[in-house]
Amino acid sequence: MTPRLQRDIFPAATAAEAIETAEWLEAFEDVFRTVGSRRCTELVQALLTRARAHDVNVSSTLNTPYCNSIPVWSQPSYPGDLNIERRLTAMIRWNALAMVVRANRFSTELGGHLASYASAADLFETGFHHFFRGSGDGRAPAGDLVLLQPHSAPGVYARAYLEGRLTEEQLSNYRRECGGRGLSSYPHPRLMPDFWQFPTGSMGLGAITAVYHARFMRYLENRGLLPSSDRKVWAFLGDGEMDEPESLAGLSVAARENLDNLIFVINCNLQRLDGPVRGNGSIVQELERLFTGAGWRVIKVLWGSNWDDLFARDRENNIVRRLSETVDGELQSYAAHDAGFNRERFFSKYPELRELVRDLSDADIDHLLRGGHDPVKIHAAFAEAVQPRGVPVAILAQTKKGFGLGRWAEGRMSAHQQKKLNDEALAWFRDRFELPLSDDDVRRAKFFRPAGDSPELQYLLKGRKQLGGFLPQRADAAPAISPPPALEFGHFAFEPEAREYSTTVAFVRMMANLLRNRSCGRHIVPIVADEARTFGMQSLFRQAGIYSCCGQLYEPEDHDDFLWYREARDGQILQEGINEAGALSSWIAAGTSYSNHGVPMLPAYIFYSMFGFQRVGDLIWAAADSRARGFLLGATSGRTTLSGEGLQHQDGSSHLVASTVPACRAWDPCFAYELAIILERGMREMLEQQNDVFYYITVMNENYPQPAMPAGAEYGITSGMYLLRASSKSESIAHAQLLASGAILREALAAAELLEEEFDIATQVWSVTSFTELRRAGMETERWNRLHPEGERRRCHLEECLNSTEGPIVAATDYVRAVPDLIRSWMPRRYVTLGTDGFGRSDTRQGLRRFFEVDRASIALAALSALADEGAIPKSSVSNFVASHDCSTAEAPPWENGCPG
Ligand SMILES: Cc1ncc(C[n+]2csc(CCOP(=O)(O)OP(=O)(O)O)c2C)c(N)n1
Repeated sequence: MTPRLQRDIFPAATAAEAIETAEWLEAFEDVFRTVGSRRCTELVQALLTRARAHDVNVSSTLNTPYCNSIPVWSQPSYPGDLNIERRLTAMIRWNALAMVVRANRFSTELGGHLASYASAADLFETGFHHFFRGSGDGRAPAGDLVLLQPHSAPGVYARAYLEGRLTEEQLSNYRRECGGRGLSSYPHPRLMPDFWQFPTGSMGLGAITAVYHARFMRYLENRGLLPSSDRKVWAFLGDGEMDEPESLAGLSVAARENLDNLIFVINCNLQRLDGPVRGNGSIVQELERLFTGAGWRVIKVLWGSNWDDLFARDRENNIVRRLSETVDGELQSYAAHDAGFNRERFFSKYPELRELVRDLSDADIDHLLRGGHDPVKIHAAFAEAVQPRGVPVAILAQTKKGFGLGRWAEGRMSAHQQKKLNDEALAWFRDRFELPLSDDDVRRAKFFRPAGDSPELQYLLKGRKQLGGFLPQRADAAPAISPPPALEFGHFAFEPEAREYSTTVAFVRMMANLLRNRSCGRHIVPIVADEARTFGMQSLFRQAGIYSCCGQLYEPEDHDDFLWYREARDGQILQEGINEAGALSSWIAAGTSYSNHGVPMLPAYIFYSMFGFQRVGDLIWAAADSRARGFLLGATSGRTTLSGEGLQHQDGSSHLVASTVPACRAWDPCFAYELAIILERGMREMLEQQNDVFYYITVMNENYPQPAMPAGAEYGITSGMYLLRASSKSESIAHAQLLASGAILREALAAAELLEEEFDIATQVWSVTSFTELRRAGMETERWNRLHPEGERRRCHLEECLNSTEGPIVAATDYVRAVPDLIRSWMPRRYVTLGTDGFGRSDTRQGLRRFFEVDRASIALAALSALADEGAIPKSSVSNFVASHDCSTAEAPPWENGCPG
């Protein structure tokens, strides 16, 4: 029998055209029967080529009709007990709903969502009963990675409650986490580290990170770090969510890398928060075109089993014809209204269609299911999707938003915001899903859990056991790795060389050494977004190889060179192209490998620092939520250090943003030895102690002499500051303390010389490796002192360093003033900060440092001015300095808004 979907789908305008279409199709059928599909492909290709030559619009070839992709005749039989599963889903639906309703009875501040899970329940449950594989007996995680739609979290909690993994108390504390026994609003591994694996609450990030998790799984396999397997990455996404750029950003990567371990399930309830996703169009058809065009296999699950008979009887394809002219705004209304409305508005458009449903009662029409609510159809799609066919799969499942919530939310425009239901609505829901609840239970929104030995719970638990255990469940049992000491991988940084070099070069040399290290080398994942040559990393191409799922199919142009461009299946470097979001997603996949795969990996992603926190800040936040570990290297950093590149390239704020991410340890070293010590500490913290933190380190492209480390500086380097230059003066007219980090530290050293030589001011210079670490320690100490008023007063590291010094304190960095201002609270005396506020611009380093007033003269001037205010030096000395050093006296600061005057 000819599958329905391959028959004519475009209704002919005239009888003659209908005959013509029939003849063409008949001829095609004939070829198919006698010669086979190969010849059919050739013919269709030839037709397409000819059509394009004549500029005939053939774009619709990326679309199939608005029907299920899997014909009835090829559906597998359902492996489960549909009745028990229906009852279980009803209980889970109820508990999810009760959780939100109760939270909002407690306080309307708590919020929550009913309609999203109501639409997703059958999709999730079919997966939990039959597909999602757990990690087995707790050995290395070996299950599927399942990313779940965030606003459906109550349903996931409700299932875990039936499984006995969450208590009634926890459900009662949904969205009340401060007491310690609550449940987080959305999936947050940071807040529920034993439960959630993947943060998906920021729409779009689930999609892109899922792609790179699937890709990283292949990377680990190809590098021999993980056995080959058929594990899958499932990402459940909203159709509204697909409008996020990040949702679509990974599609071509997934197809290019043949990720047939990746399945997107898109819950097409046709609505988002405010209204329909594509009221005037069709989101399903649009997504089908997008995914098909990107090289994915698309499986549409649009109609439930009780439509099968209608489609089978509809020999003239009137349903398809009617659907092809129906926009989503109308489909939403059909979801929200009863059979009478549907009969009149949808089925009565054509007499043939009206005839088709003549024998259906109103109840029959009311019960016509959308595909995403029919476990049989969902199962068929999932079963097809898990077959490895060399390409990723997108399942477009049509559902109703607020399914089962009746006139209170089903298909209603305001469904997303519905959080409260009155007693009548709750009772209606109870009856709709035939729940064994008394009126009193309903009024109290009582959670329901059947007896432990009930067939339902037995079935549920047995199902999960067979599939390898519960999900979601986050593991944290990877082996620890001891990193080498800084003196080993960064030995050169401690032995001053004659030549000048930058901290970026230092990093690359250390990375090359680390990659060779026997204990941790294999676990390092260098990541670049098409800037390796910018950072002088091309030497690593040959040494470590660039990962490519298909090896290297060409002889590289530079194959004769010593450092040729080497791609390999077991390559170690992830070269992401100009794709910071992709690179960060890879970094997350690698940085959470310890948890997702039991294989600790240490990603080091190096990028233009301006294109990090600023460009992909939300992914960095998600990484922190994910408990990712690794290094982020903000290279060519600083507003005056990158010099020529200008406004969109020069970063003056990444350290400020970094200070707002609790799991981020941010560092701005100036010298190679500082970098080595920080890298060692980072590796120790992340690989050996296995703390869920990550390090952000800025490195510069400015070459300068790299001195030897002052004795005993390690502690200060890792605590945030240390004394770099003590004054040689035994007698002086005054004292000053200069604090600086990164590129500006050398300006502070020069300023100290100037102050001592020209003004006889004893000046000490402190290298601040991390303003944020100093602030963190300051805040902790301050809190402790507040809570222990009678105990011995503690001092933070900053106070330890500065309290016994003399003179005003001046701090300067290559970042906005707010960065050194982070530590103002703990300053013992007058504190003056300098920074690079304003827009970047192109010039020489010297020109820029003068312009932003962070050069040696500006730092010295700040110290002199503070000393004059204190009466330590005459004010005329300051005036003379301004004149003799040609300092700007413009009315408005030159960096404000526009151009210098
Ligand atoms: C980046 C981001 N923007 C906005 C939101 C707020 N938000 C949460 S859910 C939602 C609508 C989701 O619609 P859809 O993806 O279609 O999922 P549905 O709930 O309809 O299944 C919005 C706008 C968010 N969580 N993340």
